[in-house]
Amino acid sequence: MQPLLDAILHGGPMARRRAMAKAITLLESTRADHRAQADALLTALLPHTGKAFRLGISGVPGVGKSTFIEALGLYLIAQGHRVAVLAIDPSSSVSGGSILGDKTRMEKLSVHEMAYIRPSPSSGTLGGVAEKTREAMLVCEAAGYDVVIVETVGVGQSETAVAGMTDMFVLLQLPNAGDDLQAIKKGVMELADLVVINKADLDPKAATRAQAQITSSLRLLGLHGNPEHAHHDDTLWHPKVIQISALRGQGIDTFWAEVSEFRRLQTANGRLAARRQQQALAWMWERIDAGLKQAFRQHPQVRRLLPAMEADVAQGRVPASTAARILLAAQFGKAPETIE
Ligand SMILES: Nc1nc2c(ncn2[C@@H]2O[C@H](COP(=O)(O)OP(=O)(O)OP(=O)(O)O)[C@@H](O)[C@H]2O)c(=O)[nH]1
Ligand SMILES: [Mg+2]
Repeated sequence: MQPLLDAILHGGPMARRRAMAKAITLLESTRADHRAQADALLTALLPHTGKAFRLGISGVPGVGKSTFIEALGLYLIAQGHRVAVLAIDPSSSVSGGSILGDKTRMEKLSVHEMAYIRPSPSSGTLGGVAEKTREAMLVCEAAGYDVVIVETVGVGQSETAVAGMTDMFVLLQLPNAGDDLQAIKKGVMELADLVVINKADLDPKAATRAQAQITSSLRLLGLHGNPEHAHHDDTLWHPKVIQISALRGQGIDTFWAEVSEFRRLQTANGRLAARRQQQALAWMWERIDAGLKQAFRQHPQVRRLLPAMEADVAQGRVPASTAARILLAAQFGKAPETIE
């Protein structure tokens, strides 16, 4: 374990990247002995994490995420940053993982020694995939990557998962997005700290229209959703909309200026730290919930009772709350009436 740790923390570019890949593979393993090693490794790495800026990026297939991340990554490397790119793609066990094919779209970034690109873990549930990605993020940070990008295509609840593990959540949109604001997935707009209209080169007029429309809908969301936004307050960040062309590399500097301003404000007003604390606690509870549920389903007594109980509840023979109490009591070996 020590050599792996040393290579991640102090290795040269090649050794470091190899050690990172090895560590992340260990984290993704489902073997119990691997999990014990992975937990020890993460705990040892933890003091070296937290210094990176964590950037979440989402947008529908084809909006230009890979093209954008390639342009942004190279721009940041030119400024002396080290860039890691991770992905959450809950469907990747089926599709084989789009970011792999993406390496061809991130042609220069993927081979750059100051970059590290890792496809989405391909295991089952979104919660499980998100957990692995959070842990991989810590490995990248300990290895000295100071910008960590987490991308998702936004299947199911994956935007929420990405927003829940990053400092800033960016939503990429097409120039025609403003024409049908209803089509933008409900709830996702609320998560966005910054909306980026890509492919502005294709239709500059539409992009400008979309920028105005989304700006006003964000303002409305702010007024209704967050009372603080009702008053203009210079110490708070107000979600913005910008236009870029990832393909032509236009607007990348503007984008990074907005990110830097966001980071400055959120650091000064304490929200960056507060967001991370909330995220860490929410992650712990999310994993406890998932772990308890799994243990519950595997309990022999529960397994014996469950099929009949489910049928009884579905058919209206037993109240759902009574069934839950009976099953919980079975797991804890108690009488049902002692369960709250
Ligand atoms: N004209 C124009 N085309 C772009 C721009 N950005 C990306 N594209 C093109 O749009 C297509 C899709 O881009 P990708 O970067 O692969 O999009 P993606 O969001 O990563 O797509 P998935 O990985 O499938 O989710 C490619 O053909 C790009 O060349 C842009 O700013 N302008
Ligand atoms: Mg892509």
